[in-house]
Amino acid sequence: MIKIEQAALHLIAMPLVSPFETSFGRQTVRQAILVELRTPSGSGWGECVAGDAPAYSYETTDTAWSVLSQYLVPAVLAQPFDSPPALHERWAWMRGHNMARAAVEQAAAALLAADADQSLATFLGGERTSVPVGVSVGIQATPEALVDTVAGYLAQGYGRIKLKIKPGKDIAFVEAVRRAYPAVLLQVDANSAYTLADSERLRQLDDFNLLLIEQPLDHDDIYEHSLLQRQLRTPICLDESIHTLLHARAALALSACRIINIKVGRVGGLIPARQIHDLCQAHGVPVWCGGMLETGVGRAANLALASLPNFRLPGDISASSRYYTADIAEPTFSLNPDSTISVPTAPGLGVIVNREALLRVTLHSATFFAA
Ligand code: SMG
Ligand code: MG
Repeated sequence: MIKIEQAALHLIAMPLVSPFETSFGRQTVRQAILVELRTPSGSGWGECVAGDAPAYSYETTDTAWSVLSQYLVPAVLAQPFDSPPALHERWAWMRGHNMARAAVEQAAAALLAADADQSLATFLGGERTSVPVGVSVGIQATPEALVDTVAGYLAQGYGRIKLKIKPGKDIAFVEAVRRAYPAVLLQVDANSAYTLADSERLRQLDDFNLLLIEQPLDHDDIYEHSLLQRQLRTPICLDESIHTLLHARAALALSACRIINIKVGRVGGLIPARQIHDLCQAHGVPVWCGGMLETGVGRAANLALASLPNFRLPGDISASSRYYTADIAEPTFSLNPDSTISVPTAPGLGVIVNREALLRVTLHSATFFAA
């Protein structure tokens, strides 16, 4: 049993090393909320990946702050718990707000793993000691600029490249990268920028030997992706539209995708993430770990999750230096020569939050006490 005596929320703003542009906008600073659960033997940390604006998801740092402070933090402070599912039961009545839930669950799982003297990866049943990873490359002004940016990442050792695309910034851009690097593992992510009326254009992507095309259609859609998948040779991978095990089941039943991107925040925690992983594994459908520009806290949890066996494609889990010059957790993550990142092995989350570094990026924090 773990009893939480205090909880703290920290709203942070981290400047990105370079702007990140997707079909829905350009980002230069990453806001996030860190959830800290305090016990006499130490703190457990979780990261809420909601952004400052409701672009990728309806959740924002404001909605998450509200739901965390009014419902989730009081639920975790109310009584001791012995497992993440016991916590999920306490907020099962709640609709949505998966990113807020996931942050508390992650912090609790880190504490439970530490209490059992296990790494978070082992606690979850993970097997791998290192995880294959790639880099997600934002939209660039010209195909030439994109090829240059990709060249830089390949030189750093990344073995898989994901290109962000949108209408007008797609075929010529992907073609240029494919021509420059005929053998590189390549995939694209449209973040819902197309409709079924663009099928002809999307079919042109079949020429570039892509691993997958991620979320081409509406963020809420499963059915139309099933219509599109029939017209494409390239596997569709769903991201935005899979929030629950039921969504994953529907997507598989409809053959709306052949691959699923799993993000801990989007699906409401590590345990729901593992359930989707297990479902896909039973159906022979590979999954991979998505990224939300996490700090070291979220990155450590992603690596633990991605050590599960059906994470069979490289994750969007790049080295810390790809995102931030000064991360708030230590040690930071670096790329191994084989385009993998090592899974933390220390008990619990496996990283330690540097309080001074945290304070430098904190906009606001609040502390909550058990009754
Ligand atoms: O963490 O390396 C990363 C970013 C990966 O492209 C990435 N994420 O749709 O998959 C996605 C996007 C969402 C980013 S919104 C912050
Ligand atoms: Mg995506």
